[in-house]
Amino acid sequence: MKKIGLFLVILVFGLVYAYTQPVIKVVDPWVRAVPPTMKNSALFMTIINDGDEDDELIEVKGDISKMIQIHRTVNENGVMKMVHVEKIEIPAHSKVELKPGGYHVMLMGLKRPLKEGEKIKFTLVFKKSGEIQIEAPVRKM
Ligand SMILES: [Cu+2]
Repeated sequence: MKKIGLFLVILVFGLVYAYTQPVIKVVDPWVRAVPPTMKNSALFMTIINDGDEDDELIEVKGDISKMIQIHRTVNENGVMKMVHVEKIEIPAHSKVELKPGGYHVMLMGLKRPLKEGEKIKFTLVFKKSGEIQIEAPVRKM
């Protein structure tokens, strides 16, 4: 009888845990095509959280450039500026668009020219959901 009780406790905790997780989906990732002389580009996507818990994109990893940072384009007295942000919050039951003029993943110091149509691999790191692998095609806006 004790064993069944323990089993039920674990089951209930398991269900509560499962239902209070963020559920992250990445839709339509793409990398901006740039001329071979340009050493920087950017990665864009839509991040959907269908879960009941908030999550945060905290890091992006990849081999295509020397450095990868999460940026936000802001309008400061009419001047567009890019600022480095530590994370992007993805609230429960919402979606956040990374797009030109807003949040983006900055690819700094490209190691080689990008070819239109090729797919580039990245690993997105979320605070709660952990690592998610994506493949983003290179295309023009
Ligand atoms: Cu940037």
